[in-house]
Amino acid sequence: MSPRRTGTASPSHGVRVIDSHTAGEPTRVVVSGGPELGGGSLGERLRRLREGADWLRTSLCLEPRASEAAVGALLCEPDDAANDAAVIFFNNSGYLGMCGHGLIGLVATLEYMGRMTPGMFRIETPVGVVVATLHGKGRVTVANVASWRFRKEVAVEVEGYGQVTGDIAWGGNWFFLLDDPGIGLRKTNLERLMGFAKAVRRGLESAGIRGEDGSVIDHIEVLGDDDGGADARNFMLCPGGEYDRSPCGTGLSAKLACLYADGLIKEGEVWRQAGILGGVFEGRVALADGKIIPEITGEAFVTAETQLVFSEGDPYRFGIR
Ligand code: PYC
Repeated sequence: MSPRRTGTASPSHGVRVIDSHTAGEPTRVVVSGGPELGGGSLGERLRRLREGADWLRTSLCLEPRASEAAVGALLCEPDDAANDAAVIFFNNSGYLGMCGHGLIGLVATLEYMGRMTPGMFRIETPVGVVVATLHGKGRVTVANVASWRFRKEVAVEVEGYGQVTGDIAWGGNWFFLLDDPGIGLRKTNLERLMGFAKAVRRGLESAGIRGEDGSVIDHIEVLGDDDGGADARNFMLCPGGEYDRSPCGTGLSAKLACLYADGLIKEGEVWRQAGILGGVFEGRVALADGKIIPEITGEAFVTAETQLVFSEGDPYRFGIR
């Protein structure tokens, strides 16, 4: 598989994207016409994208072209020739370190385009290299970046709920994982779940509780039992204030790191976690040099091929910002 270079195009040249969803959560992969970011580390190219071509993110992820759930993926050349591709993920509020559902969507998209056949692929992300195994028909396993629990049972004051406790873990993004306070992890309770998770995030922010590297904990994972037979179900609040329709691959990675730290799962054992819509990802822990490498399996379906048009005079051609 060889990633095609993104173009030198300015927005007026248009951009081609392929849309997919992974357990209901959308991914839009830029397949041509994206900005030329030059060479260098993916971190450096991410900086150039953020500072010089943020129009791509806003055009792809904001209304009127997108829903708040859309995650964009810019496929790039790898920095290291030992890798097959590189990708930068973004959403309605900014840029993501890694994105599990997005990686599955990216690989399913490349399969749809005939640019990947079943096999293993090393893909650079801004937070490290992940290994994707394409099984075929959009089914993909992602061996994620090393994940770990940073702090256990952290108490936080949550407006309307009092003190709650949860764990802080890294799964390619920072997560605060806590139990459902009794709301019920059902789609019909989305508004209350959203209100609770947002209050948790405000509580973390006002108490100055952050990830190990000082980053904001921008994903809140509320966990409970699944009535569909999975080992757990989650509601996930994402950074831009939307909820993840899928079980969230990086969130499942953070959960696996906590389970392993508590001795509740062994290397190779399967943990099935459902998202709020009921879609399930399968997770396993593998160990490499003593580090936890979560393996997440799910499937994605391609839904559209689109040519973006940036009409002269359209005040919202780069999204409603
Ligand atoms: O699947 O890792 C994920 C993810 C992060 C944000 C939305 N989905």
